[in-house]
Amino acid sequence: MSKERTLSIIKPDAVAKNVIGQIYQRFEDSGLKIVAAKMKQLSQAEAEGFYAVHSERPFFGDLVSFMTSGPVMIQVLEGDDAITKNRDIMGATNPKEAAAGTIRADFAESIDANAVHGSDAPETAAQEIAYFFSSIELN
Ligand code: RTP
Ligand code: MG
Repeated sequence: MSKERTLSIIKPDAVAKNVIGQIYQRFEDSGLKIVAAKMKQLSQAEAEGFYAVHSERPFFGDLVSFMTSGPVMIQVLEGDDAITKNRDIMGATNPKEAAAGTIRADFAESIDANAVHGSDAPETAAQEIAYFFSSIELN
């Protein structure tokens, strides 16, 4: 096992539902440590840049609208195999397919409003952390 960092976002639906604390508890219970965090209202340009990899997909406009519909909570999680561990506790993208006990199964409504984001690989984790956090905000 190797110690890693990953970027997590609690999306506008979950912030609006007032479950930031319950989701943080899931991170902590799984052994992930929150090493940086900020609440932010994303601009359209910030959301488009973050999800630029999906810019040609049919759902891109809806995804950007949703991600800018209210504040998000952005955090860097650290721990052994943090990227995979976070994806495991998040559950499948579509909450209807997410395993019981995962964050998306318990807090998400739909494939669009699916409660959380997590980086999917070491390269994207490094890019996404740098997108939202400067070096002096990380230690
Ligand atoms: P995320 O990036 O937000 O952690 O989600 P993910 O890796 O599980 O899924 P990804 O394929 O990266 O898609 C990003 C977000 O776009 C929305 N989506 N909608 N309607 C659709 O077919 C569809 N597919 C993806 C989801 O909200 C997903 O979280
Ligand atoms: Mg993704």
